[in-house]
Amino acid sequence: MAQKSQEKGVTGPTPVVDAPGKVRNVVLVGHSGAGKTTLVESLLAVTGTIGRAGSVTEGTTVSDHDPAAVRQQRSVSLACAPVMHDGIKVNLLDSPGYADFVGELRAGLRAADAALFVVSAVDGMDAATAALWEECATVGMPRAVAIARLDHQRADFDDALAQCRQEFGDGVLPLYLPMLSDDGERVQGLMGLISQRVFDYSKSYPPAVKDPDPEHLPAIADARNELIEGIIAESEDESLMERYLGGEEIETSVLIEDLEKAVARGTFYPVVPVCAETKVGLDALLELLTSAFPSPLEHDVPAVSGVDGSPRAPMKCDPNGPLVAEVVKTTIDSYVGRVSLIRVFSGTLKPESTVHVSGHGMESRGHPDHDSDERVAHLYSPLGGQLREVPYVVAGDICAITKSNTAETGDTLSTKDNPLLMGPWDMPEPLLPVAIVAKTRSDEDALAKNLGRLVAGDPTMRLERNAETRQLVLWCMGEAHADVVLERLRSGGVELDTEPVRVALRETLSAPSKGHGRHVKQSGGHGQYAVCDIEVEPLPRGSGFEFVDKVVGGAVPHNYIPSVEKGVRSQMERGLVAGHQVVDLRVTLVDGKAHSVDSSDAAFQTAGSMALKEAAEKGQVQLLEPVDEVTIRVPDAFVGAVMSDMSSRRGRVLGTEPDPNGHEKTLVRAEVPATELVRYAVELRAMTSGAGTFSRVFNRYDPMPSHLADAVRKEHAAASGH
Ligand SMILES: Nc1nc2c(ncn2[C@@H]2O[C@H](COP(=O)(O)OP(=O)(O)OP(=O)(O)O)[C@@H](O)[C@H]2O)c(=O)[nH]1
Ligand SMILES: [Mg+2]
Repeated sequence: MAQKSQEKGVTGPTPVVDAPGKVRNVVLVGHSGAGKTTLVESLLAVTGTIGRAGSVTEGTTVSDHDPAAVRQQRSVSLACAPVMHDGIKVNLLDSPGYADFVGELRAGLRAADAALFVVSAVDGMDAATAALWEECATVGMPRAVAIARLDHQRADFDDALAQCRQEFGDGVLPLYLPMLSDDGERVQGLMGLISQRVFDYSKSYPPAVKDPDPEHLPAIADARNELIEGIIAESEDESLMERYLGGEEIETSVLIEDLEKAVARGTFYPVVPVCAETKVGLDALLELLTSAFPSPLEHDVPAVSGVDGSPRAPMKCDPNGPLVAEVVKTTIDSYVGRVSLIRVFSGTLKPESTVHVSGHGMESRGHPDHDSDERVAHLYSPLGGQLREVPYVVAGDICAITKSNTAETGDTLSTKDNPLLMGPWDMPEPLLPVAIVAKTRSDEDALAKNLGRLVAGDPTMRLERNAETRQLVLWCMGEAHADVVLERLRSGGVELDTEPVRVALRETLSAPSKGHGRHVKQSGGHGQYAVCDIEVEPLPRGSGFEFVDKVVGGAVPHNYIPSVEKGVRSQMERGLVAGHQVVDLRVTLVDGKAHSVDSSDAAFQTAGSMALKEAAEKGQVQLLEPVDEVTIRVPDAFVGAVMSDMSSRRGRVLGTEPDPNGHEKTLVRAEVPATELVRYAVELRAMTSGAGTFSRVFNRYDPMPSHLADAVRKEHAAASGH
């Protein structure tokens, strides 16, 4: 819950910096449970930002302040937690590791200039983390690795390091090695490979610095040589390698300088062993983040254009340049209202100023294009859910604003006189549908309001009001995301249920048929009279509906022919056997009868609809189901499992090919009935340990197998009381 005051527990002053060079934006990534949030908490505590570290299990951390995060015992959204170290403000962006919240991770990557991969020394890493490394490599994002949770009894640093080197490559090398306590039971310090000193955290933080014991020397020497070779190989000074190979000792200051440059360039990836619980390595990590990770000055500003799409010259991270900032995240707080997390790329954001807010290109997600000028009253530095007021925010820094009327995630902020637009970043497509119903009429009204807020805040959720199935469907990233979404909708006391997701089927006739419609009521008063005869033929898939008039001699008066068509069409909308829309028919009106007084438009509509129903009863109604074309992307090892699962879903594999964008990945293309895909987002993930992704597009309607069609008909009959 956002609070504008300094909360209990916050001890440090609110960090404010006046130059981009004093900022580091670091996103912490890695699989769920790796220890990111706990690490951030400890970094906040050791830098004096908070009084004492909270805990994930007690729900008292800065990052996991959302009630859903507390309940799920993991991060569900991106949290920003700045710390000061050596006059540098490090904006730690704690991302959720769980796959459902990949949208939050994407936002974190957009806001950051470098990524810290947190890998658990207990569990190692997962395929998604390895894939993320690849992705960072493609865009040249500087990276480092923290091997965490060293105090766990099953922690194995060497194993975790070996796995990192296998997945991330040989450029991953440790700067420190863990040092065990005398009894060999736990990690109590680090051995510095460059400094050749040991750091003992067992009694103090910062650690006591000592010379290594003789027994540590061989381990240090081996790892040190490898590290130095790694650094020198990446050095821009080519004479260094010659000097090194010639047996010369390279000065520590040169090594450190080259190391820092290579890290900032994204060509060398140092590893630091850390433990949030015992504080081992936290100072070393802060040192790395502030001195080796690049400042925003070294990161290209994403391309901008005018709001009309007109090209603009590339921008620089200059506090005196034109304002360009981006909304990376939107939270709807029940007290404060809309809270927008902003990364400033150029210029300086000031309070009490007017900014231009523009958002384009997200229409398909339910975010129409918008442009408006808005007043920014106050600027805040966020610390998890707390907001601390700041006097200005320079290019490169991250801040929050509140109560914007229009700003949504992905929107660009610029000045009123020079409105600009940044291209949207890659948002994942939500593929798990969840159908919801409000319990009562008053819940419905409150739900409508909450839905608007939810859509504004979460671009990875898509809202669908399906007129055909009459369902309100929330498309989510997975079950944990659905849980968060439902929790947010229920907040404020809205009661709602979920129900099985219905897939819109179609009905058609599989053979020609005939129908007679007779709507005659002439007992007293104004009567009703309409009779019509129709012939019905199936048309090829996708043809829709044709109506042909072959009435001769005015058997149905000219002005009532459209009435018959209208009646037929409305019956087609209502369905014939299972309540689904009827398609691909030609209906020919061949004959009929009218009465000079009692015939009417309404009567002929009724007769038309009755005629179609009779034709359906006499003929064979067939149910059609949507078939989607699906592209599944999986590591090669899962191709067999995915293909055999396809046959159990009545899917047809069209082909496989190596994924041009990922090593050892395969694309499987298949056609699958949509009814078999409702929970595929969850099931594919389970089948592939989280490494599989897919996309789907509607392809066509195909006849549903008769045993399934019969079940649908029976269900419809039972539901409509026949
Ligand atoms: N003893 C000990 N436990 C830790 C340490 N780091 C994390 N844990 C525990 O490990 C669990 C997962 O840690 P988190 O910090 O929530 O992991 P995370 O990487 O933020 O996970 P997600 O938010 O799901 O991505 C929690 O129960 C932590 O208390 C550590 O250094 N020592
Ligand atoms: Mg976390």
